[in-house]
Amino acid sequence: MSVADPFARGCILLTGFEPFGGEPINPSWEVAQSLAGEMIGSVRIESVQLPCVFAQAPQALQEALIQLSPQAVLCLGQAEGRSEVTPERVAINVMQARIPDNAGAQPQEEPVVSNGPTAYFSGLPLTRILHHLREQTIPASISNTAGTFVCNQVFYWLQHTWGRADRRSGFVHLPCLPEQAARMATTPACPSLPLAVQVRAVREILRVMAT
Ligand code: PCA
Repeated sequence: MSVADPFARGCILLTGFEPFGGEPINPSWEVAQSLAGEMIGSVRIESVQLPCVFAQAPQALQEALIQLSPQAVLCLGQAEGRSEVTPERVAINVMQARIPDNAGAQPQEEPVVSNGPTAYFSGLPLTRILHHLREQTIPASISNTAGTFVCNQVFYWLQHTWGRADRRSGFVHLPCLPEQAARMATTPACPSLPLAVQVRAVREILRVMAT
């Protein structure tokens, strides 16, 4: 009798955010949607959209974790102004919003979790991911700040509630898409990466996470 594959019925949870800040699209959700249902080895990618709302995002993540019982979790977000795919190193216990979230909330110096630890490190093999992406000629670097907006909140919440030494979980910020940069029409232009490159980058990150 053959031994059952322990991951045969497992999944990887991949989250992206709804658009925010007046943008009609968010690369993180475009990428998550593009990869939905793909297999990484024998593990299926389950994509879930999170609201860009402080009062709702952690709960939406929590519901997905309970419903899907994933093997691993990767959360994605948009970081306008960045030119590379940036795995985040650390989530910090503060919410300080430069702009209102999609429900109009703009917390200032509030903790993500009252009395929680100051910070959590990523549960991803960051250096391995970085080298792998660069080998695939994908522009990438490790970021040492996920900001203090909803992305950092979700990343902190993920590590606080689900992160464990033997689990792979973390956050990756993505540049804008070329159509966003064109629409913004700033001088100099907002850096961007085509969707196909971003999708390839996240697929490769998930492959590294699965090994
Ligand atoms: N980026 C924002 C929140 C949602 C998103 O995609 C951030 O960096 O916090």
